[in-house]
Parts: sequence; structure tokens; C-alpha cells
Amino acid sequence: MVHYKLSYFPIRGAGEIARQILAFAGQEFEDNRIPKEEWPAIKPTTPFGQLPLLEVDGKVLAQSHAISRYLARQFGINGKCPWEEAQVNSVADQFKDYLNEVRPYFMAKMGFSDGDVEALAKDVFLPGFTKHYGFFANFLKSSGSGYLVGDSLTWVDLLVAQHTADLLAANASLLDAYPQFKAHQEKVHSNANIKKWLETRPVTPF
Ligand code: GSH
Repeated sequence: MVHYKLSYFPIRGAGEIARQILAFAGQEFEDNRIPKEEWPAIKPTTPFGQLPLLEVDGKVLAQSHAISRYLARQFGINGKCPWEEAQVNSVADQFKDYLNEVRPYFMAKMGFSDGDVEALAKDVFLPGFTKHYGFFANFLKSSGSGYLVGDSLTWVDLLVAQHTADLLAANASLLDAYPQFKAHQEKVHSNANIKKWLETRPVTPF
């Protein structure tokens, strides 16, 4: 049997969607959560000096989206044809652009950087969130299925739904203007395997 080992820090962050794809597939995996103190010794041994890393029978793959794409393809949630797969990748890449755009807000909010959290919420987060959830809303509308692309769950649904859940946990009214994303998050997180994962995964602040 193939051995999957997912290495990341003991948070959800950039490692969580790979974990969720494996959980969705009902695939056993080694959920290797590396304590901060152990990281300096491991860092130079990794392909790009960063986590997450996926090991498949000892072969190493870095970069969170590359890992998600590989796993999604292995387990059939990468889109049902090359065009759907490209659409999934397009939304996922745009999601990464969104996170980069709003990063200064989240870094300050999580206490990793100085900065006026309220000012960053108003000037950085809200404009980025409104712009990008507007883009993603067009995909939900166009698919008409409740999923972002096609008529079934893909890994980009896991990516967006986790972020929506995180936003809702921090501010329940933030998505009042986007009821379709509350419905999307509920639909994605009602999948039996995902539901079980969400209920049993380690509780972390982010
Ligand atoms: N583009 C990379 C990906 O998506 O995998 C970014 C990975 C990344 O930023 N990893 C951070 C990290 O390894 C944690 S989220 N930080 C420790 C370090 O750079 O030494």
C-alpha cells in the first residue's frame, strides 16, 4: 500500500487542504506535525526550505498547490476533464493571489507583524475579500451545482470552504452579503469524510 506522509507545522495553514483531500478520499496518511523548535534542523533538507511537504513512498513533493493538484488527481477531485481541471487550477491560483493581497491583514491579526489590525481590515482585507469573493461567486453561479467548477466537489471547493469557515468563525456576519458561500461551505463540509475529519482533527487557532 502507498504510504502518504504530509509534513507541516502544527496548524491548518498551507497544509490543511492536502490533509483534507486525503481525508476526503478515506486514505490513511501520516499527519506529521513538526514543532517549531525542530524546524531549523529540517529546513535545509527540504526542496525549497519550506513546508508543507508530501512524501509518497519516500518521494518528496513541495509546494502546497502542487501537492493538492497531485493528490486531487490521484483521488479524482481535480475536475472531470482537462477543461474542468484547468478551471479548478485557475480559481485556486486566483485564491492564492487573494491570500497574498490580504496577507498584511492576516499577519497583523495573528500577531506575526506590527500593524493596525482595524485599519488593515478596512483598507486591505475588505477590498480584497469583496473583490475575490465576487469573482468566485461568478463561478458558483455559472456551475449552478453549488460547487465552484462542474457538478461535483473538487479540491478548490475544499480550499475556499475552509477559508469561508475560518472567516465565519471570526465574524459570523461577514458573509451576510454572500449567502451562496455559506451554503457552499455547508455543502462541502457536509461530506461524510470531511465532516469526520473536521470533527477529529487537532484543534488549532489557524
Ligand atoms: N508557496 C509555498 C506553498 O504554498 O507551499 C509557501 C510555503 C510557505 O510559505 N511555508 C511556510 C514555511 O515553511 C509556512 S506557511 N515557513 C518556514 C520557513 O520559511 O522557514
